[in-house]
Amino acid sequence: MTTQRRFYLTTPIYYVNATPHLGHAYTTLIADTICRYRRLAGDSVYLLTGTDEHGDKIAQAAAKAGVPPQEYTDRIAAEFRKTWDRLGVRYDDFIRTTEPRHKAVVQEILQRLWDSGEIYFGKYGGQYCYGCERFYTEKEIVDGKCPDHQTPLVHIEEENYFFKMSKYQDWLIKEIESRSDMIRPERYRNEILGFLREPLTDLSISRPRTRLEWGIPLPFDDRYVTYVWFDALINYVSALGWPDGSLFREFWSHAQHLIGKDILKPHAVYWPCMLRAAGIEPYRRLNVHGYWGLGGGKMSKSIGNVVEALALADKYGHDAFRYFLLREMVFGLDANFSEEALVARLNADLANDLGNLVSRATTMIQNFGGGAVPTFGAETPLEAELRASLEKARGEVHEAMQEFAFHRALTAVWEFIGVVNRYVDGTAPWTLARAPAQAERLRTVLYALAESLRCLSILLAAFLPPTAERIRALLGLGGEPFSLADLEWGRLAPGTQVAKATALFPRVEQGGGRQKIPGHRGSKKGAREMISMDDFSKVDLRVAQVVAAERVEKSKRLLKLTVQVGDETRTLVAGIAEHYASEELVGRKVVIVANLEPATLMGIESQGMILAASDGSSLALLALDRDLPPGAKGS
Ligand code: ME8
Repeated sequence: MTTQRRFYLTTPIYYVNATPHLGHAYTTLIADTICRYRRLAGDSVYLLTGTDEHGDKIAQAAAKAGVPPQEYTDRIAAEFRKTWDRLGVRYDDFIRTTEPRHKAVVQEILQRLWDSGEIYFGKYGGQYCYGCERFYTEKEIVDGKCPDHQTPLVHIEEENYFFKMSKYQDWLIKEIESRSDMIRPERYRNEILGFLREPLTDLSISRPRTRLEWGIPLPFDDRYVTYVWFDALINYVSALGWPDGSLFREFWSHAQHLIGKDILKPHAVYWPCMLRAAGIEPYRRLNVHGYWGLGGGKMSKSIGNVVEALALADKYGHDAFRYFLLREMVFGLDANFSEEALVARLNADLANDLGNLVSRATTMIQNFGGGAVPTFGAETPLEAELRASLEKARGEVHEAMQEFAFHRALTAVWEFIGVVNRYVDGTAPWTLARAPAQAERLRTVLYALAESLRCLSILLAAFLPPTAERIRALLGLGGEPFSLADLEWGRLAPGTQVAKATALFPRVEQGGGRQKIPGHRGSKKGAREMISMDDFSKVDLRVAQVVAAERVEKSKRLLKLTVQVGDETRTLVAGIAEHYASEELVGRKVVIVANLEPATLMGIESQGMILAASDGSSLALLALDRDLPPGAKGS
């Protein structure tokens, strides 16, 4: 008997009247993240996505494009698949509602409901919105218009088939009340319970073919096609091969749906009633997220910039894009998308905290440990703190992921990254490397750093898959299978060869350009981002004495400086040649950033940055107003 837990997750099936945009990408990327996490935890996972291809909206879009609906839907469905492949989404099935396997199940369910008296034929008149393809009740109408489209509603009267949804109202209320996690976060559960305080009406489930051809014909009356929502919701079981497919038997009782708040009602009201009427057990959970806005405005497919937002994934890298979406939105609440905010997170969290740590740690293992994971000696409280922090992050990530709280999971991982960064500063391996008596201590520290990176690669794997794989490759673990169970300290074998990292996430200047060279940062316009004391304390400022200076060949701006920092000698490349002659610098004491990731300029590695101030035209080096020895620490 296997004890493996099962997890069946669905995304909405997206309308093919437009190409994929940021909102679609968000839902699909978080679905991918949670599924990757559950797979790492050892669960048996099935992720379904797909496209919703019938109805008026699609028929109209096809007509506008001047192609038959099937050809049109083939084209856009392929576009969706391509986008998910490009973004690295690992789905198990992609269902299209125009596929025979889906149509057959819709018709089978309709026939069963008709046979058992769950559907009746009736007349209905009311205010109809063609955009939404639904009738609106008096209460919902705003100024005589559709609340969603703000277009005038049309009074239509027609004979249609109705599903007896109202009879399930009491059952549904009890179901939601007795299962506190059936709809979450809580606010959406409350919203639906509030809605159910009013009497539920029956649901019109057909559209006359005289008005709409593009749909699944009712099996008991081919003058009608199926209402698009009744057709679409069924994808969640048709994809599993209801009624007797093995996937259905294996996964349905573990079903969780993931949707945006815009489609709460069909999922929280229509769908459970439909399932109940068809004799299928209700889904386990409905997970509802908020809406992305762009610069405060509501996003809609008609606005071109939602598509541009997706283009930023290519501009800044798929992992940076994914990180931003996961980190920025509190699951369940709305959030705002902007390129500036994405770049700020990329620079602060990815380039600075994570990227720097990986490059510092691997560089030190190269420089001070000969490029291999060393054996380690006795531990001190500093290593114990690292382990405790890892345990804490692991526990918090696990808890957060039960609630789809991606932002909390990532905050926990970044707390661990902060602890490891402080460990580097606290243990100062560069100092240990100069004291032969500290050789064993140095080995222990370097081991702890390599092991921290290995654990980070596991913690990050569901969130930033390619980045996690790159870190693993640096540690010689590329391609090796792993799971959350490997998050146990001490599993990295001494002797493993470690490669030196190139920047995982190059910094980006706001506005899109790459980082400027050290010593020559132009003055930036506008307000700067605030940083915390914690951020500032990561900057290692030191007094350094210039012992030699020369112009860099073929460069007008660059000087190569040799400086003494404590008993260490370093090379710096600074863009100050237009302001200082090399001779006047020798002997001077300056202030440098000593822990800046090395950068190569005109073929010379610069191992720090000299501090200067500039008003845009003249430039002055920062100096001490009282004498201190080289190596003194700035604060
Ligand atoms: O509603 N912010 O399809 P759809 C966050 N076919 N998520 C967003 C978003 C935004 N601004 N805009 C869209 C349909 N989404 C139906 C679904 S399911 C049986 C049928 C995401 O193409 C979010 O997941 O309009 C939302 O629920 C979904 O796209 C709507 O996609």
